[in-house]
Amino acid sequence: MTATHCPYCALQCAMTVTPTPHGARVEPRDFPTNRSGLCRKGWTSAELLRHDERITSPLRRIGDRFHPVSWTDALDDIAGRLLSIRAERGPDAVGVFGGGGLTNEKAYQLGKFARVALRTSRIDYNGRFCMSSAAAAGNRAFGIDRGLPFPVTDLDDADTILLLGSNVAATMPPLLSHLAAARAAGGLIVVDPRRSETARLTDDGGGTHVQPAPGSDLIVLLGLTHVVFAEGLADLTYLAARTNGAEELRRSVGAWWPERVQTATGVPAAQLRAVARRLAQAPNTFIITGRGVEQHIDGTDTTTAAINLSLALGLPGTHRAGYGTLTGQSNGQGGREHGQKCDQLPGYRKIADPAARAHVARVWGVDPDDLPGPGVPAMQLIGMLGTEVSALLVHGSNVVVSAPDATVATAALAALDLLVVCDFFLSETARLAHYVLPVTQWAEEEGTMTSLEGRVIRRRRSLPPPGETRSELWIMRELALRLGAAGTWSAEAREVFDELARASAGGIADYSGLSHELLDTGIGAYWPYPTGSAGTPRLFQESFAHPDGRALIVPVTPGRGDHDTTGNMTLVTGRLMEHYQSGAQTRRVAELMQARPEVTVQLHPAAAADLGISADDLVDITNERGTVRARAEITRGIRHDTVFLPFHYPGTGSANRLTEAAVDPHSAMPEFKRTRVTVSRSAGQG
Ligand SMILES: Nc1nc2c(c(=O)[nH]1)N[C@H]1C(S)=C(S)[C@@H](COP(=O)(O)OP(=O)(O)OC[C@H]3O[C@@H](n4cnc5c(=O)[nH]c(N)nc54)[C@H](O)[C@@H]3O)O[C@H]1N2
Ligand SMILES: Nc1nc2c(c(=O)[nH]1)N[C@H]1C(S)=C(S)[C@@H](COP(=O)(O)OP(=O)(O)OC[C@H]3O[C@@H](n4cnc5c(=O)[nH]c(N)nc54)[C@H](O)[C@@H]3O)O[C@H]1N2
Ligand code: SF4
Ligand SMILES: [Mo]
Repeated sequence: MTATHCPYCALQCAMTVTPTPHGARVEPRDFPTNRSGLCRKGWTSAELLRHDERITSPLRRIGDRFHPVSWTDALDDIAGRLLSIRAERGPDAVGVFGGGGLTNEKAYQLGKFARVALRTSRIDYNGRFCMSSAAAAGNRAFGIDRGLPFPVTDLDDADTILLLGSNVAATMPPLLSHLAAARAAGGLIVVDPRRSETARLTDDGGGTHVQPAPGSDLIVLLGLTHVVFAEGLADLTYLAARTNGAEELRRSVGAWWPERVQTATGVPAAQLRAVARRLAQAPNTFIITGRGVEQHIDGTDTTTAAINLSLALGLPGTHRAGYGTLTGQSNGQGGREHGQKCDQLPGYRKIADPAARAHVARVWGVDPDDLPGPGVPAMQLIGMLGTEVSALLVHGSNVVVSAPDATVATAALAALDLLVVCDFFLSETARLAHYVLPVTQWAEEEGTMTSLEGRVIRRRRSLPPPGETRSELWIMRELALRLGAAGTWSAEAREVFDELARASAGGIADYSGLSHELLDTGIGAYWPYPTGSAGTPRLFQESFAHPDGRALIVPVTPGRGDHDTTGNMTLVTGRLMEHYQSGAQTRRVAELMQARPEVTVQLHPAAAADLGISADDLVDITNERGTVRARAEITRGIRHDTVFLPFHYPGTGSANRLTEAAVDPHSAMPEFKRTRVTVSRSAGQG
């Protein structure tokens, strides 16, 4: 029996894994975050370890068919083709796409592999689709980006929690135990255009459901901040002592009186006033954002508006109060600290910073002048596939299903001279690859993850990998050697972690005092954890991370208010409890598939009646980018002008056939949440 953590989301629920004759069995383990809870995905996670669709040898595609090949042949051929592409077209003709599900060791090694072995600047990852707007806003305001700057258990004492665009009841069910006190105090305030599972927790005195038009949260937040200043509820002492920009903020919200906000968002003025008063008057208030407010073309500014409200109320860095964002992927936090981002080096350093380059180059044993400069963010990288970029290595993402405007992204992937995908299954993206390399799963590898609360924890190996499966650390080492890379390349997670710790020393995300040995002795440790420290469960207690120690308030204004008005409905996308992300994993778990076998579209009864749609009818959701066919689920839990699709399904069920590739100017986060569509009953059904 091995103590480890769930493979899926950033809550990183603790579990034990026990090998069985045909695989393994998991059991929940008591831990501060999950308190012995697991969601259905966690309970069934071991099913994929010995799944019969698992890839267990390297595969080479010829035409439509995959053929098993030896590791030596696969790696020799891949390295040879990478070298010839580099010789012909330069190092930037090779791209790398990483993932927030990789361990810290793999994410770190992938960034190093791109810069040192491939010598390309063109690396980015799926965290761009996930945490980039929250990261940009956090860096701008606080000078640091750690999703929750406090332990999850701090929420236990909260009497008021404003949860914006997050459906934790479906996306992190065990986290609900930390919302219980706020609910009991009638202070759970959920902002969501849908009556989501989480919004329903506000019923029966639990709190308030605020239901704005999709994409109008920035205005709601300006309205709340307006009330806070107008009614003398702002914490002026805190603002003066700990922030810059308070006066500009006060002026910038001056014109957003509640009645005007009501017209723009649909949120009643009286409700806005009541929410603002509650936030200001409760002793323990937290403001938390999720993807519903972040995954928009103005996601950075909307998140900034939430942070500004929290600063006006004097919450961040004070006892038992604060602002945070809920990181999504298993290692969504660590994955954004150690060099997978196009402008980053390990320790959350900037690749354009000469001192950062010198430090990391020394650890890597290379000349700083040989390191490439900043690359381009994910959507720009995808836009270059088949033209400026001829080869791509994918580690931990199923872009065909999860990227916006997926039809265009799929065509770009198909236009590559060389696509190499590391995965456990033939995901929709792997099916396009020239080579698919089988890699170890969570319970077969050692490493570390950094959870949503900034706690670095150990992932441990419980059973051997099947067949010819190899770890990505080994694959990177083998390729680096064949590419003639400088430096040393370990395939041992422990050694890679020690190198990561040295590379991160002195950086924002400093892991230098951590090691596998140290992490093995306790229940993890919060970064920053410089050598000789005891870690940092709570940030901002004395100061923020800007040089003057103050938080920076950047006033924001609504941008693209008059959005595209084509079509008859607004489409909102998101998640179901039973499936994870592109579904590459959970669509292979029988119990989860049985529960959610096919894509359904949520539609209000009034809209359904107008359109002549009945429950379980097939519905076409269309715009200029494509069409999705889904089964109608008629529910009062959604606005009459809005429909909801989960993005977990491929093919004609893929919501991302409809989303647009437009991105936020600060974070390069795509607009995933809001798209105009035309909804109609599919032709040809009985
Ligand atoms: N079951 C499950 N759990 C997961 C995942 C999964 O795929 N499945 N993925 C993990 C990952 S990577 C992530 S990032 C997290 C995401 O976790 P969440 O952020 O909770 O997930 P979403 O469903 O994407 O969005 C949350 C809510 O935002 C609402 N929303 C949409 N548009 C708007 C808007 O304009 N304004 C507001 N206020 N709300 C809006 C949606 O209706 C939805 O209920 O979940 C993690 N956990
Ligand atoms: N419309 C819409 N689209 C969205 C979103 C949305 O809300 N709406 N949310 C976005 C968000 S927040 C996210 S995080 C992305 C996620 O979307 P993806 O990046 O596609 O994430 P996954 O489906 O988790 O894909 C991970 C793939 O890597 C494999 N894998 C898992 N672990 C490892 C590993 O350690 N190594 C390797 N090599 N492979 C591994 C899995 O089998 C799977 O095929 O989707 C985004 N897309
Ligand atoms: S909430 Fe997240 S970490 Fe916990 S069991 Fe479910 S998927 Fe796993
Ligand atoms: Mo995510």
